[in-house]
Amino acid sequence: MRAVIALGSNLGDRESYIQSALKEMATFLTIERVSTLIETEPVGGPPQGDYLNAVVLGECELEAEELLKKLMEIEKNLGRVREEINGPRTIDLDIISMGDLVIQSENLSLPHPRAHLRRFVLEPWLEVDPEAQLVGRGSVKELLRSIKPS
Ligand code: PH2
Ligand code: MG
Ligand code: MG
Repeated sequence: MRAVIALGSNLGDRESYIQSALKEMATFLTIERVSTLIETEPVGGPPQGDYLNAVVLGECELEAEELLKKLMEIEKNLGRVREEINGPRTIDLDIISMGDLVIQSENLSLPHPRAHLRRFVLEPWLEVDPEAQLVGRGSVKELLRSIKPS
């Protein structure tokens, strides 16, 4: 199934955390496209440094919950410590969508419930898939237009 995963880092060597995460993800995800890494100002949370954000598209045989577990393992291996909500982190790996799946479980909501509001997700996603659609929300191009003053 087609998985869209957002990456973010704003602690330490941000680029190398993102590259390491991509390498680890490649063991269970057939990576098709990786966006440019973009530098973005933090949205929400305490005062913290700027992020590097990216989006990766890939094919994945895993169930959504299994994929989530694998991504959380990578976060842990790369030194992610969860202290405060939206606090700074070495790496954050969020599943944005998996095919047309709609899931609302305790651990996982798909599509990602805030993806449609986040320029740092929509912009790199549009770069790697100009026709991208966010299930239940419409085209990524339009969503981006609606949150970005032109
Ligand atoms: N992630 C968040 C909250 N705020 N801001 C930016 N710029 N980039 C992020 O990846 C990000 C954020 C929650 O995961
Ligand atoms: Mg996140
Ligand atoms: Mg996360």
